Amino acid sequence: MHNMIKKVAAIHDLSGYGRASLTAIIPTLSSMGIQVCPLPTAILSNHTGGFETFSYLDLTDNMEEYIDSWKRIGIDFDCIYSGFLGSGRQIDIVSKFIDDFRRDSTLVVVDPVMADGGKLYKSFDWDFIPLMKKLVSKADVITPNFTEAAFLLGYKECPKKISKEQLKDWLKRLSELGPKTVVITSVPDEKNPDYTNVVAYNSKDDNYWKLTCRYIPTYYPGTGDTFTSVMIGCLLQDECLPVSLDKAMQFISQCIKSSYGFEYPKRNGVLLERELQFLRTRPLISDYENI
Ligand code: PXL
Repeated sequence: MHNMIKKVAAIHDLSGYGRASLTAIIPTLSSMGIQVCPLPTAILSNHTGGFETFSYLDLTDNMEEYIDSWKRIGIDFDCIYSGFLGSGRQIDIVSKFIDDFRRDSTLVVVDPVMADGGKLYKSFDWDFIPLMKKLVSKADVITPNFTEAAFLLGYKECPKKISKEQLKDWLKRLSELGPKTVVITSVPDEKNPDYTNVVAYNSKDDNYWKLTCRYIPTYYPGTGDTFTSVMIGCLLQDECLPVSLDKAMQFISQCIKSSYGFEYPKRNGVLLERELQFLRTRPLISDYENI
């Protein structure tokens, strides 16, 4: 009975405004019928992507006591999902959390949030990358964007273009860091700049996947969090990897298309609340290919 609803331990910050991190993850996974148990790393008044000011309460000192209470209660998680982490100490705490709470069937997903558009985010420096690599080595699935994938592989710059062969090599090398499944988002299309790709590799069956959609030249913070949440929701409902990625990609495209026509600051995020209803259904599968 207690297993009827799957549970995700979501290790992210809580940003009170702007639909990123927990305020995107909780509604997304809840709409898919999954219980989110947040382990907040920090509380911000709003996310940092495009607002001039924000308040920041670091919760690192509180996390161990919080986790100890969860241990005493004896909570069993179906998935552990970490994202934006602020320090090496938080990486160590999350790493220990994975060791303590992982069971054979637990899905461990690490989204190595650090960079985008060829650049590290403001609050990160290069010393953070080896620390994130250590956490990545514990994951079953990682979901870097194209820039994060390049930085995890040791490149200091992110190429503008990449061939299919190079991309397959990147996926394989990232999986050799530890995760069985590697998903890279926002990959520029080799042939057509009007398209963007999500690519993935599953080392268990040695399959490479590619999904393509139209590139919309805009940026809304938080869409990576929503993408990974939809993927997790699908995997926990026993969808296969490419169909999970297809649903996540379709959902994000839908959110961007329904927001893009309105004139409002992009920093407020996509109009998620209008679209959550579509997560309750299984959409027609659009397309994916084995590469
Ligand atoms: O969604 C990524 C994210 C998470 N947390 C904070 C952020 C951002 C992106 O801007 O600022 C605090």
